[in-house]
Amino acid sequence: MIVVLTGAGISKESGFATFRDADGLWERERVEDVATPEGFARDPDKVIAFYNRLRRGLAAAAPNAAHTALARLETALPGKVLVVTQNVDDLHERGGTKDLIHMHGELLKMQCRTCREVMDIHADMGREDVCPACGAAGKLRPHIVWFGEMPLEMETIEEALLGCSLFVSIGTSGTVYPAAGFARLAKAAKAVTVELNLEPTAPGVFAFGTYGPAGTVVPTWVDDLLAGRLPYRL
Ligand code: BV8
Repeated sequence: MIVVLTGAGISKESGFATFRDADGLWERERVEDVATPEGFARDPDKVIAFYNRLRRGLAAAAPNAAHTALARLETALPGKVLVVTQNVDDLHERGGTKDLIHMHGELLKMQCRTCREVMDIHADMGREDVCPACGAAGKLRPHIVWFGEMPLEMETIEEALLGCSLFVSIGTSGTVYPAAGFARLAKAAKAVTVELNLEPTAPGVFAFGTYGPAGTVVPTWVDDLLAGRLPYRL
């Protein structure tokens, strides 16, 4: 089993800003204001507008060669590849990945705080919108895991990490927990750990690393892995 963890860096070449790079999202908005339940309670219109803007940006973005390379890996190894993404964009899906977990939620989904239903959303959300499932008004929120909230499908993820033979971290700064702890969990479970990123983030944690833009590094890595040209086997 191969577990692939991805972060904002894999979507950078698709035109999606990362969070902590110099031109990142957190340079423009305070995390406390737009990515916490407290921020949403304080100013729901500001948070809804932030995610409406990100969601609108999705249409202009396209999956890049890193997304499509991961889909090629999954096609070549049916049932053996799980992608766990911290990203809330839909570029992995549009790139062809099927076995995918969005641990921090999804821009194209919303949830109702009354009935807890999670529903698709493709247009802007409005503060007073009515829940299509239960009819409650003004109770919808983005289906995004904010700081202080529990990431999604953690049991499935942890089970996959404990049972994987290869763990690959792509385009993430390893800043946000619990995702930032996955490499250590996989390493403790005797998996080979690989980092494919712009720059090293956790010296001593990853057994192997290749550094450069994901759109170049990931397709080459997938080709090398499938051709048996890497110093580790599946
Ligand atoms: C929780 C949604 C507990 C918003 C996000 C210790 C243990 C556990 C928790 C904590 C802990 N210490 C602190 C915490 C709390 C907190 C945390 O980790 N804080 C950090 C800042 C210290 N964690 C939480 O709150 C999490 N919840 O722990 O709940 C709990 C327990 C019980 C019951 C209830 C609760 C929730 C975290 C989720 C927060 N939500 N996103 C949104 O997306 O709008 S996090 C946000 O950061 C995004 O999801 C993003 O994906 C994620 C990580 O960022 P990256 O993806 O890594 O992006 P970044 O910009 O940082 O880095 C980009 C990388 O790409 C860089 O390395 C760069 O070099 C590289 N790159 C750039 N260009 C390219 C490239 N690589 C390749 N190619 C390129 N072209």
